[in-house]
Amino acid sequence: MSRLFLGLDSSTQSLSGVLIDADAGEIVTELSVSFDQDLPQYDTRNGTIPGDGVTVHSQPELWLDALDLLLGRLRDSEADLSSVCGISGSGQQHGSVYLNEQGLGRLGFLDASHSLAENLRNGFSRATSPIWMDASTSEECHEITEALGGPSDVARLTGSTAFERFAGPQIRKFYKNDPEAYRVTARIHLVSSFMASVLSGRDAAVDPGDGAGMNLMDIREKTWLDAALDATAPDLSGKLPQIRESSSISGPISPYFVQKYGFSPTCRCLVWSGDNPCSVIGLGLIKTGMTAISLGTSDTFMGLMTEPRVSEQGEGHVFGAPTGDYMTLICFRNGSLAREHVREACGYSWEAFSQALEQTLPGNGGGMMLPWVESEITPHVPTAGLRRKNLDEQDGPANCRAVIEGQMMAMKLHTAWACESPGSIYVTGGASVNRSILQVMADIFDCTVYPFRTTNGAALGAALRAYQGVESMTRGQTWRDIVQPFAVPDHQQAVRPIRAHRTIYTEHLKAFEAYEQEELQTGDSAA
Ligand code: XUL
Repeated sequence: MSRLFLGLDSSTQSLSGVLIDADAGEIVTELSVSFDQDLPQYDTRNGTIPGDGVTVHSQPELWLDALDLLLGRLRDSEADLSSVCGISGSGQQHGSVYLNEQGLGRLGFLDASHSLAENLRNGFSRATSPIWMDASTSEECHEITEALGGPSDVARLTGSTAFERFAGPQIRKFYKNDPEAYRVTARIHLVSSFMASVLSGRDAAVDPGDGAGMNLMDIREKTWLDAALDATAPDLSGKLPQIRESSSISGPISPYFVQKYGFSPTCRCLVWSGDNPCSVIGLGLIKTGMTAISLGTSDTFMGLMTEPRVSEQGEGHVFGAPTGDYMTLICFRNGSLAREHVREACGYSWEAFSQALEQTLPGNGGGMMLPWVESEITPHVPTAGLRRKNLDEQDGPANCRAVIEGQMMAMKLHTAWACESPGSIYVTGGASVNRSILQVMADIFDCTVYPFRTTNGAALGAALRAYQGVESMTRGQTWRDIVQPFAVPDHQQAVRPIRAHRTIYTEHLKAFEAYEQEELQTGDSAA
């Protein structure tokens, strides 16, 4: 009988599942549920509650309904869920879920004759969950930073300076705005540990990968940092889950899923992690020095490292990696949403967008764009607004090139502290299927870019983590043995840098850096 492992990815806009066959070394099925399209009753826009773009929340019940829907679809497909030996998952990072006593208590008694959302009705002390796109906690970041001795201390202690989207500042804001609701909160989970708790029907732990995205964890010890907890909100330690290594087993699957979807009662649930730590595994980044870029809702740059090292400018983060090492993560919020914004403004299909990239020249005749359609995380830009220089708004093809060049040049500039010049880049995420975009990436980074066959790197990484967690107990396989058959870059689809473009981009990058600096200093000159 095949040994199957399931990886789930609860991301901003969708829930995806990747089912792998460990013995055959292949992906059996990949399925996805889109929040906006498949669950229209929640009326989300790109998976979030419509709002002012600064406070950005989503509903935990939406994630629960998506889980029921996805597992129902898997059960109705050819997939044999009774052969699944282990499940793990990946959650959009930083989002937090607030359970009251009732919600926490219900986890152990999920009733299969109702939906998950019905089971947990009235179980939340905060009706909605702030997610990683939220930028509303600058004041709280400042307060936490002051209490911990300044930005470099916060970074040294927790792996990152205080960031608006991190769970700690979000918890502080909740405590300040609604102290009574904070008081009755029994447990504050991350999206990852919340979903893991539901699957295992018990309070699951946070792993050091996702825990590092809270400004609450001691990055070296991988334990809660008392000083950070005190700086955030009173009595916080009793409200947080445990921190456990990401290979830990949280428990057998809850009977709810056995009865409803046909899982075996012996199926084990592992601790979940964040989407970026999971992508590291899904992309086979198991050796230090390897780098990858994920082109998703946000674009992220990732690399593995042995010791936590932070940037002097306070850019980027250090998280725990599922291998037990560390990883760097540098997040650019204006990823696919900015690409789509420009494409739609031009009235182009994706095909026309690619053609526009093909028919325009590298360096774009000096035309540049800072694609800050939303406030930006890297570099820190609180005031949203797309900026253009030497660029006619009406020139569709030049705008398409400008958005992609702007994204890639920003990535090159702001990741140099972590990796000056990568030898190669593994690339994943929705936009990684677009070779015209990858050519710009290869030219600007001046290295070969390897796309992956699956664009579900995070869900695959979660499935591989499940496999590793369950198998390492009995078989002593290394990470290399585990990732090798699955996490293979597509060498045939490799995109190599074009020599002749090197000098053009060396110059263009300097001009771009100066332009970015100018705009960062003048602040709100949004076009
Ligand atoms: C990482 C970050 C995003 C989310 C999106 O710090 O904020 O990549 O994890 O899923």
